[in-house]
Amino acid sequence: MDGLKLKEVDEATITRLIVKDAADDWMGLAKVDVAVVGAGPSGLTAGMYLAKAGLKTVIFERRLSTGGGIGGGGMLFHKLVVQSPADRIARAVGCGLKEVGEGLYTADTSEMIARLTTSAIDAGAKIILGVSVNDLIYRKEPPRITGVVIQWTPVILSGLHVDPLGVESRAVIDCTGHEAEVLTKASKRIPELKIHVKGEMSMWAREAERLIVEKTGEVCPGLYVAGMAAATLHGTPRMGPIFGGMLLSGEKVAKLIIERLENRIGQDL
Ligand code: 48F
Repeated sequence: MDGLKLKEVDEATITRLIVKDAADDWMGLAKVDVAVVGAGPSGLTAGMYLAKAGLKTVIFERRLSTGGGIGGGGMLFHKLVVQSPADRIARAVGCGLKEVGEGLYTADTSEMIARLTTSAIDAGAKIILGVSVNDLIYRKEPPRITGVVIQWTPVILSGLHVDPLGVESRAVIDCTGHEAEVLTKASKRIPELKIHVKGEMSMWAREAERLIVEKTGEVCPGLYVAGMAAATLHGTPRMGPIFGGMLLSGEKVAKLIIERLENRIGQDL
């Protein structure tokens, strides 16, 4: 590496660059069209289609990595299964598929994470890691959800009392997976919405995949559910490491929100 001339930069400059650029982003993120909670397969797919449609979309992910349950594959084997017609979405994001039967495919977990994440970012979605959504913003008359309450995940883990921040949005999607965290919180804090989280049922892959797409949708004005959180909300079965339903669920919720928001252009929240 003789002769390598690296640009010289001091610590104060690095700090200023980080803080200024992050603050510039956050000025825009205070009010968005759609806040997606969770960067698993359903959240990333929804985020990609929403951003593609020109909606200002942020995905908050409490961990420091994207992909949610994809990374675990099936019991840590690095493969997952995708079935038709969801292979269309996997192909659209450039994920390699191995055809193992008619309409049945396997994919590498790392590739699925990378392709879904890159596609969401390329479409214009902003993914913010290390931020948890721990409440909703609620307005009455008419009752509606108008945003999310966010906190740094390490602050939550530390148990320190630190007041959170609010992000206003025209739509919120609970894509938090098996825990359905946002809906569970809403069911306790906003009883008038009458949200009852039933809890997911035992494994039945075929039924679960069909139902997850069917149950994807609006929970109350401004609040939507997709992915495994829909199974937890409606008490439908789990499916294990087959991911077609997650991709189709993300696509379905995005289409629904695009339609709704397009019809409401010009109207206030
Ligand atoms: O769990 P996850 O992958 O949910 P999904 O999109 O997909 C489910 C499948 O992975 C799999 C399955 C087979 O298809 O059953 O489990 O429904 O991704 C959920 C993401 O949300 C994050 C969490 O860290 C994960 O990456 N998350 C959960 N709660 C919060 C959150 C929260 N309160 N705030 C922000 N992120």
